[in-house]
Amino acid sequence: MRYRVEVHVDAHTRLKAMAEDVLRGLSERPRSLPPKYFYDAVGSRLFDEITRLPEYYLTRAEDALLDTLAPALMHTLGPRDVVELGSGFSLKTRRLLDARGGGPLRYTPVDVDETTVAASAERLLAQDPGLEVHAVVGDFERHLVHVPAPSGRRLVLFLGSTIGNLDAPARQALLGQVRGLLRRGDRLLLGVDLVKDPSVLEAAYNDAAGVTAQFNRNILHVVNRSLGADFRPEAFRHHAWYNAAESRIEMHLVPEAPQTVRVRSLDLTVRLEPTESIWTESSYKFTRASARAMLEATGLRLDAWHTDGRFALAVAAPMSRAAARAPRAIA
Ligand code: AVJ
Repeated sequence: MRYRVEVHVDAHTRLKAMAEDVLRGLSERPRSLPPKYFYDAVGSRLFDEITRLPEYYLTRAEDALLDTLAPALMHTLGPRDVVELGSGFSLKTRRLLDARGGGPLRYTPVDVDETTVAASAERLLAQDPGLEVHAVVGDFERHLVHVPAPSGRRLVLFLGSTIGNLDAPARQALLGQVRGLLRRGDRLLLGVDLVKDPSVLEAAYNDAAGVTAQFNRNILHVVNRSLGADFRPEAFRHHAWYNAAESRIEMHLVPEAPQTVRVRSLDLTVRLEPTESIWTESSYKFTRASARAMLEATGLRLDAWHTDGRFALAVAAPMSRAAARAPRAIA
């Protein structure tokens, strides 16, 4: 059997977690909804469309960097075990796996959507006789403990600027777990978007065709359907801006007029005012220095940095125990 799957989330547990998240987010000030709820079938399709927009440079920039880097990375590292967090359709993975030039390799995609994981695995396996897939269906912030013991030299992939959705404490928690998956000689390949001219960043999240606005409003359709809410998505304005002090794009939904929303499953009624937006996403931007500091805080060392000036792929290695204990002596 070249395909194994472990499922650590079920529909009921996911719905319960969503109910808690939405209750907390809508009760707090500022009001917020977690960005992981953008991605139902419609949201995933809209995001896919975003990746092809002229203003959204991130995906193209990362793909080009991966194409350039893949052969050298795969040959010098020679991984036998690839773990990918938030693997989705594993589109970028193909590029990396192909670059190894055959040979046995176990791929462990970690993603919440079993259907997507299974379809992607089937496609990869059909084209790659040396491949074995051990999928972990779950939330990468909670279920990394279920990643199997390494089958050899390991490469962990966390691509696409997905880390940008996490605030500093959540990033530290996640990278700490990733550190735990690595042994000497193993590597993490991390895709981060870079701090740059705010007009370029803001254009990427305010495309002319309005796809990002639709993607943003889709989270309200998801909450309506899943929790029996009656948001009127079309009555919200998409607002995305670069918060330079925090190095992040913030996406918000602003009610055009006062709106009373009922969330049946939560037995919750909220009154929304145009002065109070719902904060739906943060997308953090990094510099080489801030990425390095983030890695070092969790016992990872920045081993290589590949960039086109807009986006970067960081290669990180686990620090030795002694180096992780000692504060950095020389900057
Ligand atoms: C998938 C989280 C990397 O933050 O750029 C795209 C999501 N939001 N346009 C990002 C997104 C609005 C995207 N990530």
